[in-house]
Amino acid sequence: MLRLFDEHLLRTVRSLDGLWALQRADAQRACPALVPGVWERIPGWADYRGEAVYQRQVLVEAEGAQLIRFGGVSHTARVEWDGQEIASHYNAFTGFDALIPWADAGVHQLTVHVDNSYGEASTLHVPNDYMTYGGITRPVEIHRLPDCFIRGMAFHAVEREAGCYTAYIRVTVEALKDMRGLSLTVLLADAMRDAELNDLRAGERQEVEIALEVNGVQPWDVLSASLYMLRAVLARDGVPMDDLIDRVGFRTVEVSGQQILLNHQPVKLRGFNRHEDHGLFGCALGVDAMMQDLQLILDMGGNSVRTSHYPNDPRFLDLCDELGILVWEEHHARAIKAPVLFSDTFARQIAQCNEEMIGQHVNHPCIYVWGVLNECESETPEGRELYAWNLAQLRELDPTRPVTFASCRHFNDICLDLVDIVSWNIYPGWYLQESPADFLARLLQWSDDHGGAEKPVIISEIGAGAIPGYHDPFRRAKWSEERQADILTDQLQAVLDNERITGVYVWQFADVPVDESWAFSRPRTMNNKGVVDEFRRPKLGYQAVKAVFTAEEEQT
Ligand code: ADA
Repeated sequence: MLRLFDEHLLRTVRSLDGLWALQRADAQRACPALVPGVWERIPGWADYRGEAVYQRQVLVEAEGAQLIRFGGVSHTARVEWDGQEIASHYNAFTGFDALIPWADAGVHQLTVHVDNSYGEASTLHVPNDYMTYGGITRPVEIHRLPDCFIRGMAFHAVEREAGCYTAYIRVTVEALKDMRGLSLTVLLADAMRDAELNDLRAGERQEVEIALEVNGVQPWDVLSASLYMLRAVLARDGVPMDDLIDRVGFRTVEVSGQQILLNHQPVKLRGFNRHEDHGLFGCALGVDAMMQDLQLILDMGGNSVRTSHYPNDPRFLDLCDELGILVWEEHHARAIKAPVLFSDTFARQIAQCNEEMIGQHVNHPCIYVWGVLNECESETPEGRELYAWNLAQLRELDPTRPVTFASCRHFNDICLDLVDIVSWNIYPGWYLQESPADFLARLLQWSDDHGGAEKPVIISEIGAGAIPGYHDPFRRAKWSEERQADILTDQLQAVLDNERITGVYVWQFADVPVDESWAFSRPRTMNNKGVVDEFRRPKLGYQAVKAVFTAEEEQT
């Protein structure tokens, strides 16, 4: 299922996960493939880039409207129901829905044309320093829809006094037939509120804003999470016909001078950059694998994850909500270069990614900041325009969270004034032969002088590479586990000792495969800067990070 809890008690929801038939454009026959999954794990498919077709039968028990919900398809999807196109979508890392206004009871054919090729039509998925896969990579569900249904629900809460909040809930209702006598009830903690809805014509939507006073709740806090069920129930003539449930938390996030305040207390982030990637599953990690990652992160003394470099599976965010792990979530753009960066296609695809990321994830209390455009051209006037409108779009979609971007334009970035939090990717001791403490002193001074002075600073990436199992205890050569551990200790110590810095994200949690064009700077054709390898076997760097992070944790 798409989430880790029931989103509906009234609506019938069935999982479409399991075995589908999968056929490549160049093959005679289909083979069985697991959904969710990546096709690169099927023998003979490891480097397949192109189109392939997933098919399965779907048994509809009760005739009427159906909604098929896809958690993520990599990269491009075209969905057909009994041979008729019902939806299309680009970008693996956000979900989408396909509405079927009417289906007879009986067996139907569901077909998904999936394409993982690169090219002009794909500006977010490009050959990169990580791998993008092919397949239906996140769960799929089919919902039996009533004649009028709840499309979505956005929540935010404003604190009145300790434990007392005003919750604002925006519910979107959509009619499939002409409707009258509609009403909505919203329930949250021990509060409840009703609202009347307008009469709706078939195909019309209505957004209802409901404010609720909620008292006596526990705050959601870092490593100490309290979550509450939020439920909206839609009724016609007093008879409930649909519902939607989410799990929310009460917390405040503010940027105050050079600090980030969570529930009015300064936070210090001990974080990890994490790609959704695993040696066994590619980007289609199951919940058990996600949970193992978070357990390792907690064991190392971590309290935060950056979803480098795209929106994550909502189930991963659900786990972070539960565990009290703070999340920097960012849209899907890593080091995209001109002319693609300034193309109309990129503008359209990234704007859609912004909208879907926030639309789908806004209710997760774990997310404390939104990020854009990792290491894009923030040193040029044209780049500045791009940063400006992306950050503005995020702020418009969600005025409640700060925004940032991770920059590597040391000493020439011209966009620091645009963000709430200044974030730097730095690799002293690895790419750069200067001591971390000296480099930080120079960079922070420059950053304060160029728009960053009254803002918090995060070190959004820092790290070094090690080929797993390569040991060199005496020479401590680059790529040895010993050298990675030395560098990480030195870097993290310098960062955490620096009062000006609010947090740090180790690059990276686990080794990941990269596009072959990177092979000559990436032994094994992997980005080897993980503190665990792709199968989560710890390197020496694991203990090094754990020592520094846990010492820091004990001090706070
Ligand atoms: C960059 C980038 C990462 C990764 C890293 C590295 O800063 O944001 O995606 O490529 O460098 O390993 O060099």
